[in-house]
Amino acid sequence: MTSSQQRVDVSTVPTMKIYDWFNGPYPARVRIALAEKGLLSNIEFVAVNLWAGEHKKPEFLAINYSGTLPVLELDDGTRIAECTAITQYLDSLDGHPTLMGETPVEKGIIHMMTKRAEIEFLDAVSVYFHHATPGLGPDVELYQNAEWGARMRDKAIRGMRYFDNLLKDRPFVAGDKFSMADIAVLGGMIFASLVQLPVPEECVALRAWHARMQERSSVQAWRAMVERGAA
Ligand code: GTS
Repeated sequence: MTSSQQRVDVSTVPTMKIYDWFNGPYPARVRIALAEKGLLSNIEFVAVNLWAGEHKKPEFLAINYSGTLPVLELDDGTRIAECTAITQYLDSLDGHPTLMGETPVEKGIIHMMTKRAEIEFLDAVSVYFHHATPGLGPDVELYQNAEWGARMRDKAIRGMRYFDNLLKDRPFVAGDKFSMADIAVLGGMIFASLVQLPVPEECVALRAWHARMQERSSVQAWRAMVERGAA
């Protein structure tokens, strides 16, 4: 564990459910956040098979209107969707947030960089996957727009260059501490790797940051879960 990690006292936290898919890039964001907080043992993972389109079926749409994974469900039935919102909940459980920032400035910067990681990189890779590749297959991808997908691929590559430039003079995406913004960029890297969208060779700082991220125990825990397959 690195010194910046803060473990929640698990005895004070109820068991929670996460609806997700074991190797999904967005689910990875929450799994990494859970590992950072030491909360993996409190989670029951419920597999929603994206490839079978289970996330678009009425049963799941009743759980999450957006038809996306992951979703956190608490003991009392409260549900929280959206990676950022789930991370905020998990990070706030013990009153010692480590992923979202502590000072007003940290919070603002981390929020901004997380949003940017989504808009400029991760979401763009996702649109590329769903529109300009076979995506989840013809039974699930009912509307595709290849031109839009190709534009989003180019946007994602611009996003990689943006983060590369940023990481030339800071160790982490939002400054000098690991945060939710790093996890969001990791989500982009995970998705890019799944869809074989390579990081440009010249993005040396982004590649070096990515290599450093692989040394974190949380990222290693996520990778081990992926290797074990669907929970
Ligand atoms: N804004 C959402 C979030 O942050 O949670 C996006 C979630 C999202 O797109 N999740 C993907 C999904 O449900 C899961 S994965 O692709 O990373 O595995 N995609 C299915 C779809 O049809 O969009």
